[in-house]
Amino acid sequence: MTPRLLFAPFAILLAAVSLHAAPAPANYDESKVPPYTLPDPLVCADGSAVRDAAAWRAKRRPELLDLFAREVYGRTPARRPEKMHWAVTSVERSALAGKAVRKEITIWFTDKKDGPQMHLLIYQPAGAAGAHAPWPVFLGLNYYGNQCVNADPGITLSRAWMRDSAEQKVVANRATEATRGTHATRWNVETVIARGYATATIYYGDICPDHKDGLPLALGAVFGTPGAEARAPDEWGAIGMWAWGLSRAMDYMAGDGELDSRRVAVHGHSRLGKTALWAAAQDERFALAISNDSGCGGAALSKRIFGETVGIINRGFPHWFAKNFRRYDANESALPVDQHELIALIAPRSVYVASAQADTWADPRGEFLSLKGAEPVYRLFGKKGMPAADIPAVDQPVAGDAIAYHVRTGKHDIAPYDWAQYLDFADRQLKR
Ligand code: GTR
Repeated sequence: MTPRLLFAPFAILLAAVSLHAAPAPANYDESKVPPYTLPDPLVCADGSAVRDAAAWRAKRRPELLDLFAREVYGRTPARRPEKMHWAVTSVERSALAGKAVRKEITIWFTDKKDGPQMHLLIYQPAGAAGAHAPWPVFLGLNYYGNQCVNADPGITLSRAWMRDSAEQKVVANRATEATRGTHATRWNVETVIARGYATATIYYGDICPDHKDGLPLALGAVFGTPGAEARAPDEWGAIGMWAWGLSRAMDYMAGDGELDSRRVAVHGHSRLGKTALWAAAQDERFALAISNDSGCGGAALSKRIFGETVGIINRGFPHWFAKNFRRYDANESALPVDQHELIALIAPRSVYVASAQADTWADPRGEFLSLKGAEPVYRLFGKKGMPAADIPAVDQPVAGDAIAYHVRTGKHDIAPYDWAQYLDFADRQLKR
């Protein structure tokens, strides 16, 4: 046998291994998007058609929720930990130059005060003796600790682990004083308060540290979640845990007489936009969901091969989704659901999806098409959908009676332009 022949099988094996290891690079060419078929949200697994809102609620909605839990995000535990409890740890009635009330709440996941816990920061308008309370609320997770949302020196500095970032002044995986207000433009606290809303946030790492070994830590330690690889195929991942945290913040807010838990907009950017959608799909107490540049595994269709794909995201972030989701790496056509059905799970409640023109990785068109795909479900509830058949021009928001979309000029980020649209939409959807 010649050496060449001897090595041939190894070469094939190596090629196969590397094929498996490296997902195909992202496609950015519209003409190269392979044809795809979306599952019909109004056809049940047994082939029967959904003709009205009652059948949607009784049969198809639970079926889809179960599919997303099993195949995409992993299952959310049915019960919250028995010993979970909270306390208001600080209240400042004259924060932000007297314009706001600032509250901090610690939510402990167990009875151990030094055990897993998350910190909820709330600003609400100072208002004239609470004349307009209870306030509608914007609730979202933040990336670098509560102190990143505003330079207010009164915000308790996060002590949790966080991803290192020279730009964000995170040193040795910990927040420094210099992290105060680094994401202020992403939160626009003063503007949101001035418009008559409360704004509430939690550092997402309090719930699950965002790294591949983070799942058994923090909340995972309470539920006994194994590592990303050791999990059962349908066990939850980080996105499921972060969404769980949003629902627990809602639990607190429902008991705070100054906040109106029936008028809460849950919002998020990028991976936290994926999280906001999954939270709103599961928890019907959220009245409005806002997805800012959430992309793959968020608002963007998975079966439309453009930008980030299922294979790319599972490889980059093995802890975000259920292990089952990996079955669809380079195999999206086999997915029993697609993301338009995640949006549909929010119906008839309001949803706003926003993209950025330069953020092709998140596939703006795929995000728009996903909203369009949800419209038949909204129609069951008498909602009209969006007055646009195709993706609108940049900076031209389209808003229907429950669904809205825009693609903004610029990059992957949350810009004041995005907030201006969210506030206008919320004024129409949430204000009495
Ligand atoms: C990227 C990821 C996107 C998005 C983004 C983010 O690396 O591929 O899906 O989630 O991170 O969250 O900033």
